[in-house]
Amino acid sequence: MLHKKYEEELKKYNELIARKNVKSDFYNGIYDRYEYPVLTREHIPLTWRYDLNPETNPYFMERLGVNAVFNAGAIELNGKYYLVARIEGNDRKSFFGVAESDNGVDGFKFWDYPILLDDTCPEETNVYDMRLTKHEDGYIYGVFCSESKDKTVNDLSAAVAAAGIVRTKDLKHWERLDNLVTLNSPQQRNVCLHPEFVNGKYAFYTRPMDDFIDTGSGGGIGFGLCDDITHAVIDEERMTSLRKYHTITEAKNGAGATPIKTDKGWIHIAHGVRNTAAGLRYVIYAFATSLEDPGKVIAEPSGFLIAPREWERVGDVSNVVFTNGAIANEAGEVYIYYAASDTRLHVATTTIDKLKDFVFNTPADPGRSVECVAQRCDLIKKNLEFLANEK
Ligand code: M1P
Repeated sequence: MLHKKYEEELKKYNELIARKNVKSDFYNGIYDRYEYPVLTREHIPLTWRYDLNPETNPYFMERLGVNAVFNAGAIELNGKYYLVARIEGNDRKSFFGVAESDNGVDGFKFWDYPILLDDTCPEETNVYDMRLTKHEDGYIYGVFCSESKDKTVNDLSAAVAAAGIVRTKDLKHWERLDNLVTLNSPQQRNVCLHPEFVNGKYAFYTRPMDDFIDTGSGGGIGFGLCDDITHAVIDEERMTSLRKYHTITEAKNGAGATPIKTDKGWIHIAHGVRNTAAGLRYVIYAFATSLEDPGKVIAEPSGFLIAPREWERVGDVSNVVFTNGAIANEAGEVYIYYAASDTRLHVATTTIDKLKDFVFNTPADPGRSVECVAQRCDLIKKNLEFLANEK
């Protein structure tokens, strides 16, 4: 017999999945925000959390709770929208689950089981933040952070981050490949595979780091090529989008969604981090790289694209927005999946045309207050002249 509480909780779950999302009244002309997150811990099926048998669970207790659902890779297949979300159990271990929706803004429902990766790395403790790339070689690749304990130092919290790689054709059967090796960078996180071959090779956006938290000498988002994706080794990384003093990327940055191809260049939606008295603040920014050389930045608008607002600012790691997935569909609509404060996942919608306009026509950061004011005065002057002529 089913527990009465199960039926009550199932009703709540079904209502949550059926809830329609609506655009919020937020406006900046670049993208729309939505009232409700697309994934939260409440979206996790009851079968993943409870033992439904009243004989072994008479109080209908959560046995394997889920703490948060956030940073998701995203892909469109046959007209459906799929997210491979980071799911963090109450035990702090993250894992991946596929959630599916018909329209990309609501109705996301997890498949019956999370993804059980091949256990090929005995030292690996934690996995998270998968970027999905539909590669021209015919596979869908997932590149994620593979975290292990750093046994070389006498520090319980010390860890090492590397890039794990899996591939699939259907999001159901996943083949684990060797972790990425970068010969000149001791650690890697936020690695993303470019969708096309570059000079006949696989191309990765990397994020070299000296340490698990601090990027140290790592100057920003890197770019490197490798011959064999099944044993990926990058000999040399060069820099694309740089960390810069007194900007949104001063402390760190990292590749986000797989770049979107447009007629003017590859559009990247990444994250930037600055330090504050209240801790690190993560925002999302955009830049473009050249079609001929996807490692070369050709436009980088000033400031952020998305920053945490209102209740997005609060969560397990507050004042964070982070993205590792976006979908550009055939109609030119773009769905940017961004997590708020390492707790829940939201969507912002825009179009390729609007993103191109934002990236190529928003002025770059001139770097100093006096020059930023001059830039703003120039805009105001043009506007006042325009308004005067309109009268
Ligand atoms: O806690 C914020 C984010 O921190 C990390 O990003 P980065 O490597 O740039 O510091 C990631 O672990 C990410 O998962 C997390 O959202």
